Amino acid sequence: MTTNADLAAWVKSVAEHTQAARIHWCDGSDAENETLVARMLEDGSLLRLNPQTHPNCFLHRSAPNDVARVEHLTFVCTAIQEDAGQNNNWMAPAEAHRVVDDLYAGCMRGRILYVIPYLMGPYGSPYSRAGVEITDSAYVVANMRIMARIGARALAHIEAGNSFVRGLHSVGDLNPNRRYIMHFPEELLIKSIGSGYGGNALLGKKCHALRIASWQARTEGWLAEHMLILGLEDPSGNITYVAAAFPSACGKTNLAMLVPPAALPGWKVWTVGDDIAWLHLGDDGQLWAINPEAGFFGVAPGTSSKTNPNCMGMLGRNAIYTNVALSPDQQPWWEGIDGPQPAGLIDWQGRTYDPKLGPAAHPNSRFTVAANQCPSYSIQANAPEGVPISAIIFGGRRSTVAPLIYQALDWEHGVFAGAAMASETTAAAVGQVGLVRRDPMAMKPFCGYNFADYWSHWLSFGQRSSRLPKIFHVNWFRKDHDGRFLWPGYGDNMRVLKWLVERCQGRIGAVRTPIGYVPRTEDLDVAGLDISRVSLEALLAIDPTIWVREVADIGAYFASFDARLPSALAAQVARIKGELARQLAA
Ligand code: SAT
Ligand code: MN
Repeated sequence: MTTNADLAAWVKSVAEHTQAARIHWCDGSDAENETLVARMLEDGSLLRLNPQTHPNCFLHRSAPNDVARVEHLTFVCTAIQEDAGQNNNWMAPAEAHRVVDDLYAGCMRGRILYVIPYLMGPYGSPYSRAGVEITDSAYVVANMRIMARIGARALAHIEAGNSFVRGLHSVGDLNPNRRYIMHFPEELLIKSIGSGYGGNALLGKKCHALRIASWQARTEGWLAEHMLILGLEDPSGNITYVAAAFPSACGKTNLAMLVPPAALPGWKVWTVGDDIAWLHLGDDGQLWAINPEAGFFGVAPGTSSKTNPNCMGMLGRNAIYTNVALSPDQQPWWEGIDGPQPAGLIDWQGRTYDPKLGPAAHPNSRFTVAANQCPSYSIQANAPEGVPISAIIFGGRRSTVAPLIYQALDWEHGVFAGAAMASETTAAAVGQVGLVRRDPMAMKPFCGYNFADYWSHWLSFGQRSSRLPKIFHVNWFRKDHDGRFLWPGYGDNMRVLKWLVERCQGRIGAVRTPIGYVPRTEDLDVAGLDISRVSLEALLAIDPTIWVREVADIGAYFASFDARLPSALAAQVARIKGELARQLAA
């Protein structure tokens, strides 16, 4: 129950409309969690994993048609369509309400309605924001309990008079034809129905902390971004904080928890967050970042002690696994995990594993685990003021075109580099995998308003401070002519980050090219790494002929935003075109 009359009235009206059997206000306690887990073990929505090897760990199998975010069913419902922009699906608010409210009618008959008050961001931070999710899924409650700060303190924050985002979720009948993820930024409201999976259902994450928050951030002068946050400690003990934007399933979690190679002694990575950053300009002119989340909802396949040892170190206890495979001795299993594939696997759909039926674990299978279990968790992760960001990294998955790393010439050019990002699609969203699409700032699925206005907002920071982070662009995924990755990635990405830190400190060289500052081969520390000079040169190469085409493509994409496109971005296109033309003519 609550003393907040608006909240009480909303819960009551939802309970009536959905005809929920009863209402449960979540306090986030261990006892409550145990009751929920017991209920889910009984109804089969959770399976207990091997308590010897994986104490307090559980497996959930979602409906096979409900395994990823559904971008084509995700809508931003603003009064004026242009405010949502061509980057979002749009529906008029009245119509959107009508469509989903019809589906909510009676949808919780015989079921429990859970009310989850939650806080995004550290307790006591002026930057933290509250929300309340109503859901009929105990699995959602158990995940939200790990991913956000739920319960009494969040409710107290709301009852103290702070605004909150309302999120209504029901699994409905899990029919994709009756599945919608609707956002009403002007009402600080989310309505989701028909999916129980990840970002479709854990409404604090993408729906609140990115789509609604990006809208609020624009009106209030801050940024809500799809970025990991990490601290890079150098051998002298200095920590440089970095925020990095990559599309879903492009290695944000691995980068956030990176273990540097032995050849770079004294370097250490501290994890603040792996998916979302809220960035505010401090009185000192620096950009300060908090991680609104309290846990990780990471992609399981490919995670191993080689690719992410810190992650493996936290997955053995108190974790919920979704759509991974199961070994005969009840341990979670996925493609790319350590060790040989055990015989007698059960696949993510509960069938005896048969390679003809596809992979054992779903490619978008996930683990949910509390951030404070991470061995590299930063002691600053809960600092109310956040951490000061010295560098922003944009990155995509590109087999060609983009070099391993470059540094933008200035803030304006950096915003261009982010806006021009492109990446090959992954299994994190429903649809074809491996297509190159423009994914500005890795926010294509998450920006809650018109991208042109979003870029203007980013550019406006250039007028507000002269102490903004330096901006970089990386690409770990470049391939040679035979389709092999040129760069080893994972821990060796520290070598690239070392160059970045030294650029921030003004201690290392680069060459200026039309697309930015690129390290010379001798600027990258490749000590102890088996890589040929030819590969290094290929990784750092900027082919002017290819870039002429790339910039033309970027220009055409920008042009589709018409008059709303900030002129500074068009000016960057023109500058780069001109410089490339002069280079080709020389
Ligand atoms: O399922 S989520 O949207 O939360 C994960 C992701 O796509 O990054
Ligand atoms: Mn993400």
